[in-house]
Amino acid sequence: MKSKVNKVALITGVTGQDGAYLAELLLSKGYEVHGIKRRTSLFNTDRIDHLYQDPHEPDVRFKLHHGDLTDATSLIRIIQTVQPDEIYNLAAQSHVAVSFEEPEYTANSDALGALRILEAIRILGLEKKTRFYQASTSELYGLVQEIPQKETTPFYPRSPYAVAKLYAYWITVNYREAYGMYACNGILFNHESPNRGETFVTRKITRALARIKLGLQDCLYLGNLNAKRDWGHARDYVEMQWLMLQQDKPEDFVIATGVQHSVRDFINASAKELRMPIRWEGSGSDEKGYDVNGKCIIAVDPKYFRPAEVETLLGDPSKAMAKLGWSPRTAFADLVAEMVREDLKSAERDELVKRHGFHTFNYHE
Ligand code: NDP
Ligand code: GDR
Repeated sequence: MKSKVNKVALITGVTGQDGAYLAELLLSKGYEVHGIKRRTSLFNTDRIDHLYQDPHEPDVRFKLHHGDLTDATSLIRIIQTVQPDEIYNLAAQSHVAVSFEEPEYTANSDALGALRILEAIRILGLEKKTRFYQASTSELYGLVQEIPQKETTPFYPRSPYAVAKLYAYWITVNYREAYGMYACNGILFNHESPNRGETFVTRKITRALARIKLGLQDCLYLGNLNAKRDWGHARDYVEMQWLMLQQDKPEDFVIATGVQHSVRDFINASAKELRMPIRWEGSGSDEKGYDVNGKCIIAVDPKYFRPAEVETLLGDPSKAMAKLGWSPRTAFADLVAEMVREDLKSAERDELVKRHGFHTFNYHE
């Protein structure tokens, strides 16, 4: 394929939800795209398999490198080889609940990982060439100090994940100010898709309800149903990541829809899509959801409550609207419908497998 632009990008976290959408976007713009993936005992490239190019072919524009955010040597080596015009630091231990169980590893990868890349850029003398994007997060607002949250809202992180991301946010600002680097933070609110990891609440809901509908699973166990989030579509959000690196000067931006829903709203919207209305009874840890036959299909399991919770997040994307031309494209109902549709297809495949006597299993996570 002929290049439209001759830029080289490096994406950390290319095997993740955002990494896969961003790689697709940059390839469509003619970039040469390099991705860093971790060594795993099984293939972990499901989300980018459709982009794979046989490295033995000529003119390959999508290349993968083994590396890890906790290994500075790998990062320096890869950045030296690739000489990227743009680095998108999307890699992270990105699960808030898991960060309470693995706080040190989360700090190492999510906080120091960003520092390692910024230092690698400096060590290699690429400060003027390489632009840096840091995947910052609405979790920085945590215990919210202002509604809605914008770029100037004070931070109050509520988890080891958010505290690690706070370091990454400020080290990005610091390297911009100290060394004149083009480095910026995208403060992205929750964004989902059919490629969302199965243990984040939205995907957990759409996947489980589709499986319950087809008789593959009995019950969906969840934590705090009252939590409220500002949910957008990952495909729309990665375009803003790219745009943030195309400006005249580096700045930090909030990306959000400006609309908020609760976890319970998300369940009801998914159930509506599947035509399986839910009747709610009880409250708190005793809250349950029943199907039309009176069977309990949703229950609260306190093991999913977090030691410190972020109850409510709502973004104000005015700055991105004014300067990046951002406007939220995917409505909440359309996001839910797309996720449900894709999970229903997977459940149908699993149901076929089960009908032919093979094992499918429900991993409650
Ligand atoms: P995912 O969890 O889907 O992807 C994370 C990626 O990071 C995966 O490719 C993972 O590899 C990789 N990774 C994890 N640890 C390491 C490590 N130590 N070294 C190298 N790679 C590593 O996250 P998303 O795509 O949803 O999010 C992308 C980024 O944006 C993350 O930094 C996240 O914290 C942040 N963010 C996400 C938001 C969202 O709503 N999705 C909102 C705001 C910020 P593997 O596939 O091997 O696990
Ligand atoms: P979040 O996303 O913590 O906002 O972080 P998640 O989907 O995990 O939780 C959202 C809210 O739902 C509540 N919840 C549950 N969450 C999970 N995962 N599983 C459950 O069973 C469950 N029940 C209720 C949570 O308590 C929470 O309030 C995501 C990640 O992508 C981060 O990397 C990113 O920075 C932020 O979004 C913005």
